[in-house]
Amino acid sequence: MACCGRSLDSPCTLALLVGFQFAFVLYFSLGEFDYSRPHDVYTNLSHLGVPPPPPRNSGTGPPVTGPPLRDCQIPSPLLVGPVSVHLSSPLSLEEIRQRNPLVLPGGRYRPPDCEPRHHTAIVVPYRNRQTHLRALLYHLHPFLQRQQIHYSIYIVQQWGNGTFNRAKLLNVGVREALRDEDWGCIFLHDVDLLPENDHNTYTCHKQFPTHLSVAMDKFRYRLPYPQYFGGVSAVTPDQYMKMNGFPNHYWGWGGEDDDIAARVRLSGMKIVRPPVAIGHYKMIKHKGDRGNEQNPRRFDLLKRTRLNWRSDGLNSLTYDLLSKELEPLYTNLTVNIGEDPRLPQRKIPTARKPTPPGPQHNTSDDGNTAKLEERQESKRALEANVTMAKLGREKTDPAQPVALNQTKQETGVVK
Ligand code: BGN
Repeated sequence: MACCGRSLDSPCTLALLVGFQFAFVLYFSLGEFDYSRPHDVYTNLSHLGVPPPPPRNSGTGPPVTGPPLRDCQIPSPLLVGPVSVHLSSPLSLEEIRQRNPLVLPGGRYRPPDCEPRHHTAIVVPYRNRQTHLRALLYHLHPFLQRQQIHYSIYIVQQWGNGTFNRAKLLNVGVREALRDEDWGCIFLHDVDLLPENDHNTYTCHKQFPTHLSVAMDKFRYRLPYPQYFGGVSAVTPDQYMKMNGFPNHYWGWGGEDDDIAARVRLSGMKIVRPPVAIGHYKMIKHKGDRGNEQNPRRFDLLKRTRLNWRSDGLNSLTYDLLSKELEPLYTNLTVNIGEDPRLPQRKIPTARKPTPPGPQHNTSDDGNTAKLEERQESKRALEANVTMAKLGREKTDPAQPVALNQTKQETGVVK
């Protein structure tokens, strides 16, 4: 830099400026995003198309249908990239509804002015997380509408106070969603994860299951371990069937997502992922849930996935759907999935009484507890990394000696 004088218009300074500009353009053309200047998540929502006017009808004869809509553009011209995420004090459900006037009962949306190329059901396992639910709905509705896809949000609420079972709730959600519509893609979505970049499209890869939440803030924006499949992932109905759905026997926290990842591999598929620069998510911090304590059996269960996956899953799923309600922003499924058979049995509901996602049960943020939880979470992920490596080695067949690295290489596969 010795050649550069202090004057702004010296040739050397100009050369430097041009150089910086070039580096900047290169940086963005390589698919990087500036997360330090996110857009409001409601940006461009007023640009959502209005449907073409209905054709005139003479009054006699059958009703006239208008010309077919043009296909929606890919990528959607409404995308903005990084969006800001509001983690605390979300609006009320009514306020969120008002901000999303095109969303129909059941949390359904279809672009009014073009034919969507993707049809996605978003399934969210749920219990007692009202604040998280509102944050998710506030964020996800405008995010998805900008992607110009046809979608619906299903909240699958576990009835009662028994131990939580995320994977079984996901099985129920997939089955119930497919009863409604021929969805081409099903998202398995944690209630406390908010996507930060709308280029992370909520669509499926044709051949392989997708893991979307590859860069979560709580894992410092990288995968906690190569086979991680938790948080947000997606399957087509065919892929789901091929892997016999998800396990039904994981009661409590942990391991079910690793089991699902193992099923993907055991059924001859692999996991694909968006680039890390796109798959950014923020997690809403919270205390541990009562009824979702760590599952001490998860290590043993995981050792048996290879033996059990064909008999435990979609083909052995039993549950009782207590209610299905089309709320303004989501479809609310309340379901009795039974109880962990190792626990003493409780009274099972007889009347089909709907329980709306009720008031939050003391899940308000408490800074210290949240920090402690976060530390424990990182510790668990570290342990899982080691355990998964061991299990991976046990399960790996000689033809595929590097199952762990395999997933790593797949990171960055764009759909
Ligand atoms: C791992 C859990 C996952 C969880 C991630 C991230 C297990 C099984 C151990 C072999 N896996 O520790 O379920 O999603 O952490 O929190 O506990």
